[in-house]
Amino acid sequence: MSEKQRLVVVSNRVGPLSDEGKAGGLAVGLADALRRRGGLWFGWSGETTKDGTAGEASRETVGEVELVTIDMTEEELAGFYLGYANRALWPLLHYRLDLVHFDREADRVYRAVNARVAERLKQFLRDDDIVWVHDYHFFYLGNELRKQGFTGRLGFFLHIPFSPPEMFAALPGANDMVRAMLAYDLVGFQTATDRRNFANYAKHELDGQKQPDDRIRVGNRTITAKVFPIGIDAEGFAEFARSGEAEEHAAMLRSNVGRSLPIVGVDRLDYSKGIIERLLGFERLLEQYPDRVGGVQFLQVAPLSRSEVEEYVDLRGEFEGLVGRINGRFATLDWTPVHIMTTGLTRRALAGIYRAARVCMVTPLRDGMNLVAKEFVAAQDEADPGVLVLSRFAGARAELGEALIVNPYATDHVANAIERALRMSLEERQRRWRAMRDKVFANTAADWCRAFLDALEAAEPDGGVEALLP
Ligand code: ADQ
Repeated sequence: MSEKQRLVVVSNRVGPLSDEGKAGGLAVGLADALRRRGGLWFGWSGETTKDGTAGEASRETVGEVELVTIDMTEEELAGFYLGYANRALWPLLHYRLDLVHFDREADRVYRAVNARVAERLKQFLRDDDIVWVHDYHFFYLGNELRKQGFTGRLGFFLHIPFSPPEMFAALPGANDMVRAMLAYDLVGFQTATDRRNFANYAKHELDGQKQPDDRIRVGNRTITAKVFPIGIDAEGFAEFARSGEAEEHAAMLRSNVGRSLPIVGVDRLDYSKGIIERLLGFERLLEQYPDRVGGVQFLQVAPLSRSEVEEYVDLRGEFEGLVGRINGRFATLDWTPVHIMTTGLTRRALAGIYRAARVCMVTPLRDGMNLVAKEFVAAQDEADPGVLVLSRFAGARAELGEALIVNPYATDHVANAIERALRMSLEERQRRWRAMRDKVFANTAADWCRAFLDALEAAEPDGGVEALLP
């Protein structure tokens, strides 16, 4: 694949392209690759209009990159995004069958939007474009593009986990979805577990065969399924942590906690992140280690997310209730154990908070990767690094084994890990941190992007490019 071939990226939301201190790892990595090759980034505008996906596309050119967005109607948004992506696929792929809502109408709209997006995108495609589709919003998109006659290279990356076959099989239309995924030439996952779950589904439910070199064969179609753990712009983030704005926020946090040691958590308010379990662990710490009462403060940064979805409204109630309970139980006149913030922060401010933290709690019940863990590592100061407490169920666990690894469901275990982190000697903190830093800097967002695109080039799909799912 020559550097001249144009890269086309498809994701639910596009940009930002320029890093004004707002872009996350994904946007930074992709923007970098798009700038290098020149390219097109296609997605939803974030607007709902009467015509929706049928309406006019907006086009904006920034340097070598063209951003193209389309709107959705209220019905499309409700079915595709809120109903199917967020209430069926998100919980299903995060191992939460108890929270799943399968709705026939939402399923229909999800497939229709995938078909519609393919149709709109096709108008902008050249035959030799390389198309890279992102995430669980677009499982059917590759198949639809093939139906539209696109013959170029097609890659797909899943940012979130892939659940075990026995669980995934609960999705009505699960076979359709996996067959549609076989239209991609390369399918990328965050971890070996996710890849294995997908491969086992293809094997057991579709009579697939595992082949050498990360290849999977189903019928006469062979594709590549491979692991690409996502990284962050480590250098950029470390620089944010040294900025004046970061310093200011670090100082604010320190003066707010006074003589206490700051413990932080940073997550969208989402049930997959294990925020409730983490608070229970913190509460247990205060029970088990009474010396810590008055000596630690827990700050949870939790921007509200998907507030239109019932499960998220329930979670917010539970979260606020639990924080109230812990504070009511342990607070003194001059000390409050838990502090919460639901507002957004700039990347620099966030980096400052990580830097000032003595402990960072990343305890998802299930997470594709979790970039907060890597950002926390990148933000530390070698002279006095904080300790990462990391869930065994985060994708990041595969790389960051020097963190204190916990089972987030085991409340005592979490409490003991916090205590151990608070007591850890400077020498041990530095030793663990250096090992993690080396890994975070050795696999950045740009490396991830390059690895995926190289593999897409090298993938030798077999069985034609015709759509597999009618
Ligand atoms: P997310 O579920 O969004 O991503 P995560 O990887 O932790 O989870 O990324 C969250 C990002 O939001 C981080 O970059 C964090 O700094 C930022 N953020 C959080 N709170 C913020 C605040 N208050 N203000 C500003 N920024 C804030 C999905 C998957 C993950 C996977 C990523 C990338 O669920 O598992 O790691 O995609 O593939």
